[in-house]
Amino acid sequence: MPVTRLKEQRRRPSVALESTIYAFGLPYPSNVELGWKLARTIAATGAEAKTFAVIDGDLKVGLSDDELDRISRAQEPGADTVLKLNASDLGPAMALGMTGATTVSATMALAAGAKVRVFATGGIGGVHRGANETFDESQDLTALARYPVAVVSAGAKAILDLALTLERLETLGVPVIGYRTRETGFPAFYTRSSGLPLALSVDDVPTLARVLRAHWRIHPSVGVLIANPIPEEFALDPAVIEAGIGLALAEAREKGVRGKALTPFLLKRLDQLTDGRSVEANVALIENNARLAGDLAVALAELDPEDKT
Ligand code: PSU
Ligand code: MN
Repeated sequence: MPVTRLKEQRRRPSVALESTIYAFGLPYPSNVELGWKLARTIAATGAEAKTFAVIDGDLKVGLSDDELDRISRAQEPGADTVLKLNASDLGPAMALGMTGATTVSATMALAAGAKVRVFATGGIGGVHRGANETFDESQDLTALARYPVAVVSAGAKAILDLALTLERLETLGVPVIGYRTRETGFPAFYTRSSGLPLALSVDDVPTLARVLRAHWRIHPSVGVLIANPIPEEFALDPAVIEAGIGLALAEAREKGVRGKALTPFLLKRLDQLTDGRSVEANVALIENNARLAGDLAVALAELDPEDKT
């Protein structure tokens, strides 16, 4: 069958993956197991997963099993230092021979450089609760305004102030497109609905691909946030998760946890406070995002077969 052979010869579309979810977002060994699973999930869509990281100063586009394991053991006792790299940290980390996991912002910068248009994660960083005093807003937000990559997420992490995060995305000119969010509005990571309305909801992947293509014709250097709610069967009870977030935030304040350490601290405390249910939900929503991202990368490649990205 010559048609099949021709298709096989064509380069598979890529989906970028970040490495901070492995280093600082999920406990060992659920993180490394998720890494293996995402590679299979994305391959099943016809796309190829590419996980970004910096290892001993070298930029990695795709990790070996050993490299994934090393990044995933970042928080294990006695592990070598693994940094949490924002986009702005990449140059210094590479020049100085450091090892680091890439956040959403760093992964977007690298994906844009590698001409990878679609990126799957859990939830982006955004405006932290209390940011009017701390000024703590994730570099993920400015990266979305700066790099032409579609980030498939379950919205922004629920530990954040989601209303302020949406306001900031609007200011930055980043479109937020819901995937089947007509009933839920903007998702809230562990739960399907934040109660915040979302003007745009798309119901199928080919339409999503056309929306991206049109966006990039007008704004060739601006990213897009795709908000894909966690599947119903994995969603947590909103009251339980909100109570956990309240406790974890109070503890962080008491202990003076700030800056880059805050998000990993909150995620780890939520894991403990929910008996692992927050991690189960986190894994499920990332997998759900990876599947959509794979389908989207394939649909984009079908729209523009000449585009070698
Ligand atoms: N999504 C998850 N878990 C995570 C993250 C995202 O499900 O740990 C990471 C991403 O790498 C994101 C980072 O860029 O958290 C945000 O960190 P901060 O709030 O410090 O910008
Ligand atoms: Mn921050």
